[in-house]
Amino acid sequence: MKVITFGEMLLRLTTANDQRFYQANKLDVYYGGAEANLAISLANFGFEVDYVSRLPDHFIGEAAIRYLASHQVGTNQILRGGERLGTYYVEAGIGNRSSAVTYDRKFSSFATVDPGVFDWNMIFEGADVFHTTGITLALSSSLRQITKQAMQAAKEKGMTVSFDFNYRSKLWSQKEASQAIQEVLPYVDMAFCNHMDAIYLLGIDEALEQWDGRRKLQYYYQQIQEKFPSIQIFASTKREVVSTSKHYLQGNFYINDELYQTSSFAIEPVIDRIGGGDAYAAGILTGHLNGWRPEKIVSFATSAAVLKHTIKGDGNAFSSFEVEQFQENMGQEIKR
Ligand code: KDG
Repeated sequence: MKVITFGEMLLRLTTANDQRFYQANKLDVYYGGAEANLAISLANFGFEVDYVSRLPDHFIGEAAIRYLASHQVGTNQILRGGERLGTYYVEAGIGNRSSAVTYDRKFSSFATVDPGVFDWNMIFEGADVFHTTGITLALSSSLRQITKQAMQAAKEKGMTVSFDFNYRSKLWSQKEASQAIQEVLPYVDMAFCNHMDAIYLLGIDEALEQWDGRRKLQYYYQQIQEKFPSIQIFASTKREVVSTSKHYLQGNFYINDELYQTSSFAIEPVIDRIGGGDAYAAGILTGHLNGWRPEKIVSFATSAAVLKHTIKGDGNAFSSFEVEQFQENMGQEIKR
């Protein structure tokens, strides 16, 4: 199985030891980008993955490529050019103080890419899955055009098209996101989205107040499927934040009109939550591509996401064997 992911890589600079930004005289360096994070997880789980993007042709772009290559992600389809690698800053939080994120990614190599520069026929040769997210759509009108063409081409080739809504309010308005996302959803087979996406981005009427969370989510997924029948699979996590260092995480997986839910798992301490959603999406894709039972898929994906919270940086760093071992120890109960 070969997977292609498409998006922007970011340099992440984070304060160390829970410092406020103004206190810091050094910053920790990581690489991020939702589609790169997912590529890394999948490569760690043993899949062949090509990451498609554009990176600057200087030593920072080179460092990003080496980071991907160190996780066995294929980098041959990455274009070089443009001025800069998009950057984001994270002021670490602790206890009752939440973390803060700010982007510095305008005019990045990827955001300034022109339409027509990616040869999708060539990129998709021998590929089975195409994955991207709403972040890619948010970056420029040219990327919206490119992404739509890529999804269309993937669908025409019979590949599985996977899309994570990943709405980032710092990048675009709900109105812009709603329009762009609805334009690409007819090509999507697997969607990573939650009830907020259904209401605020797809305009689905709110579920009845008296229904429990499970019934509400089933209703939202059914409504989305009515509007976009190509979507066969939905997945999401539910996060309850007790403090910056204690979260509860629950995995949801919807297929063939059935919702599979893990029990809520307490994560404490949370070392780094960034990239947890990408680790989850990679777990769902892994289970689906391996043809596992839905119960195993959702439990594996939730375990992968929980493990991600135990390490610093945006990418996950566990093999599927390690995730499976952890999954057995967790002894998840799956509700169907
Ligand atoms: O899902 C994690 C990503 O949000 C992070 O790696 C940075 O891609 C990123 C973004 O645009 O926020």
